[in-house]
Amino acid sequence: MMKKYIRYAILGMALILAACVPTDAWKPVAGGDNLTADPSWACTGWIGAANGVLDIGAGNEFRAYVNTYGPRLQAEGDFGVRVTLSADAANLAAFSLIGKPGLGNWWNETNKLDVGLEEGNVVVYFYDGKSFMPRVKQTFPAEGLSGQVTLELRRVGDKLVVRANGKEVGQLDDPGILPEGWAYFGASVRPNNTLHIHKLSVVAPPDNANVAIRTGSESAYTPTDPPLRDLADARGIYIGAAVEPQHLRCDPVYGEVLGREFNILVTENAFKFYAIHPEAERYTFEGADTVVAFAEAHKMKVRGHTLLWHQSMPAWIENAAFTPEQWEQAIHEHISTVVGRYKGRVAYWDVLNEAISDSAAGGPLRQTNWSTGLGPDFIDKAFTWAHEADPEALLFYNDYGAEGMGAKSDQVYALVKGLVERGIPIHGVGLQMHLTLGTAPKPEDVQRNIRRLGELGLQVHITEMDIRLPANASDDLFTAQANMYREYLKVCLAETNCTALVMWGFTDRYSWIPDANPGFDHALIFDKLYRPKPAYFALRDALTLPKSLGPEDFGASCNCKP
Ligand code: 9MR
Repeated sequence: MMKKYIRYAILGMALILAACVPTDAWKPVAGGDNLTADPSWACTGWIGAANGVLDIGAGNEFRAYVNTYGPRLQAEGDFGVRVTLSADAANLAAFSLIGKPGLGNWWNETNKLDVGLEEGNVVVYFYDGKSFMPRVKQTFPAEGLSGQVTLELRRVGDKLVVRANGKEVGQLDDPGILPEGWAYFGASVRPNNTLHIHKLSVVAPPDNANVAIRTGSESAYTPTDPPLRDLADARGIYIGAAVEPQHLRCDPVYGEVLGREFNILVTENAFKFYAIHPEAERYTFEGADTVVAFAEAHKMKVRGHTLLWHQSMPAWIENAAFTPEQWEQAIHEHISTVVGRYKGRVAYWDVLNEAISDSAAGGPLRQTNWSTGLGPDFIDKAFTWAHEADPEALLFYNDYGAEGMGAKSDQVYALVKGLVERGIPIHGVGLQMHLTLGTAPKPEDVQRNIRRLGELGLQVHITEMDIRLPANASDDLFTAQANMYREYLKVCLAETNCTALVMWGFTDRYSWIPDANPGFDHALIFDKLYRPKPAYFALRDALTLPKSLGPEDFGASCNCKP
């Protein structure tokens, strides 16, 4: 009898214990329980976010989305990502962890893990950045999964454990999914499918405190006083940066630094033909409107870049087989519509970008179907149409590799001199200044070039300045870069017709350089966390130094040397 009571008592205690010990002790980490609620998912406009559910549609192309503005996973040791998802179709719909964002083509240098549903299975793909083919592909049959499924990826030691609706479905070796200890979240969705993410959490076992959420717009920005724009105002010069509307919408620190530091901005891409006029009958002004409204709210001037360029054209222009009359009609309408819409709001236009050919054999001007279509006087026409649409706007010709003295800058000089002599409304020349430390023009040559353009009655803007460094640059290269920024600004300050220095961005976080020039980086004056670099302080120096005086300031009789 007694034995029986003891047995019941033991059984009872065991049941009580079982009820108290959690079946799954992995819990969401601080701030990691509901990551779908982060506003970054919706801010680019590509992802629907209603009632806490993210809708990531692929349209008719494979979509590999990386939320670079959003929260990031940071982890040492064991961690898990728990995602409740559903999909509209049976082809791949996966959440992604991107341990290293890609450059150029989506797979280049991308370290990406996809975990999702495909044809009734749970699938895992791992890409290592060397090929568009996955390095690892695992398929785990998962019977009876339908509707909303909670998939969980756990890293346990050197294994990845995949669970579906709370049950393990398989394991694989960790191929190195967090090469730098952190990852962005994203999604991979095959064409004509939509992935719905109902919940996204980061979890950790109770004994691992090294799992955390880092915020997307992470920054180490602390304002410096006075900002560059105040110093520039005092010197009567504009200092500015190229801007992307999407960063304005998605990264609050970006707008804060931009508005505080600069008194002019240029649109990096939003005014380009493909961006603003993608189809013959359709204009898309949203991006340009965002940038112009930002400038107005912050009392900044705007450079509109660019009305005509042989790159970044929409297919309907690139492939058009128009008669000369149709070309004239199309280009005239484009220029009138774009300049007219921003009349009085865009102070400066790059009417024509990079029209001088780099090939000696090709003659001084590039041949494009639209330059041929419009005829030899297409440049005169473009400037005249822009002037008609906004007679107050100042109109520029903009080019690269023509900053100092040399064959190309002679060609630019000849081109704009011709325009001036024919009475075509041109007011300035843009010197782009995409430089490397080794191939920069001599500051005194840039000064001579600016001066000769001034003698034609033209303003000069430095329009796209950046000085790229090797990605692994040492401190001395940052100093050399700073010295170059200082010298060119001094040159611009020394010539009265040089009225603006504009950089191609301001933070290395979003520069075009690493994408287009693999192995290079660090080209701008703020680093990726918005910390001012030596180049920033060099610009301050140039703006605060007294104007440097040359012999011509003292007349021939001056014996200036001590
Ligand atoms: O920085 C721009 C990059 O984001 C675009 O993909 C590219 C093509 O439109 O253009 C880049 O900007 C160029 C500018 O418009 C003209 N001068 C050279 C710039 C760098 O390529």
